[in-house]
Amino acid sequence: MREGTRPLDPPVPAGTADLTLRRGAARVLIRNWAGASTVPSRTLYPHQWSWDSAFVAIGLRHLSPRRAQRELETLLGAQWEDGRVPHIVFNPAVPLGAYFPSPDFWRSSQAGAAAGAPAAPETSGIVQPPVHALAAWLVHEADPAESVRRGFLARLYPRLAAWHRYLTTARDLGGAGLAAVVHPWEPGMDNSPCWDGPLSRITPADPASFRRADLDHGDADDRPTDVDYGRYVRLAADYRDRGYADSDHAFAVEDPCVNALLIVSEHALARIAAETGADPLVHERRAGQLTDALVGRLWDADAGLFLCRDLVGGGLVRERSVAGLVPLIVPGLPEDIVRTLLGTLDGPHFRAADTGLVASYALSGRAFDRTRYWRGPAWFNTAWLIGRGLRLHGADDRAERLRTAFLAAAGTSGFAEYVDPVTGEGRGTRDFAWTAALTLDLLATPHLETAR
Ligand code: 2M8
Repeated sequence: MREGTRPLDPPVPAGTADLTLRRGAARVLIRNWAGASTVPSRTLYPHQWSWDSAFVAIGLRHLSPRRAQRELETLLGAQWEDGRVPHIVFNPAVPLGAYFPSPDFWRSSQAGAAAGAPAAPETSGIVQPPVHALAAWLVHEADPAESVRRGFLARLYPRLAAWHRYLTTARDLGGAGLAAVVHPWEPGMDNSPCWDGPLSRITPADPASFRRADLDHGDADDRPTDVDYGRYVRLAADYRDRGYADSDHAFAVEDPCVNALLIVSEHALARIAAETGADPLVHERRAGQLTDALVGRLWDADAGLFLCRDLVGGGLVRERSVAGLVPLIVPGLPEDIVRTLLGTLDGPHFRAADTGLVASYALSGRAFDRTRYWRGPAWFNTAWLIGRGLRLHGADDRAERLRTAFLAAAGTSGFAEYVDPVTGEGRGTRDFAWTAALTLDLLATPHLETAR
């Protein structure tokens, strides 16, 4: 081509759209970095959240393995002596009114003293799903030499092992080996219809006793109702007033997503143990026991997915939630269960082939709501988890379909917190950290990664 005759619109090189998306996702993570960890959102969630940080680390490892390590180290640095990893680690530089419940509500350093809460930083006293060992392993794999040089896994292993021990002992409230959650915020799916029954027994806290900060930034139609918020506050205040002791819980549920993540993380812990010279077998054995308990306690063949078990009211909660599909990520599930789960994903209740991402609650369900938070909207973290499960079980076409839908929705929505599963429209806050982080992960590890 002669000089001066270059076409005005040269063909777009393959991958340009991916590059733009990657750049946008990286920008979100850079902007949300708060010095030692990442905030889920600069406006709605201005502190460090537990399972958010695990997902963030999984994405950050593609930008900076060092920063991804730091993310997890900061979180686990706030671990309590009883092993619990708090669901929020508060940034003391953020004004108290920016988020509720704030540190002066949880009062961890005082109310949590008997349970071994640190003197600083202030934290919440409840937990979130244990994605951390999986994240730690994936972060290690991103740059094993740097990880070994910094002793990353060797330093994290005892903390991760204590975290899992807390869940499998203090939180084995049903006595069958599964970990129970004691607040609707613990499974991360705050206002899922699965909690309607168990929560209905809880008397809401006086609305005059607290002020919601979430409505300053979020649309009231998207967020939980005031009555539910009053119940969340009551449960958290009662737990605090009992010194965060794990007895006499008025809300106790075995959740399939939490336990599936515990199993996957227990497998990851086995790898971490082997890598650091500890015994991997105890973790493999526990993963096997948890898998048996998950299937024995929470599988429901008629519903076509796993259900929650209400330990206070008794019995399974007959609601179809995405939490019941996430166990697809568990290795070694019986074949018939995998087949049924795949059928449910694409069947009339979730219609994943039409929705792109997976709705958080069945479209056919009595409480389905396209816009309200965890009562219908489709989330990026659950899509990422289910995508791994699909690859694990060899359903590569469906995994690829989900990945394509994920990346398209992340880009068009501006890295939204979640999307309307009917229209695909972005909802909630934007520049949401785990949406950006998992976008980076799917861009970096596309077609051939085996989900282990
Ligand atoms: C949401 O939960 C917080 C309480 O923990 C809230 O609504 O204020 C949930 O989506 C949860 O899964 C998530 O970890 C958190 C921060 O992104 O926000």
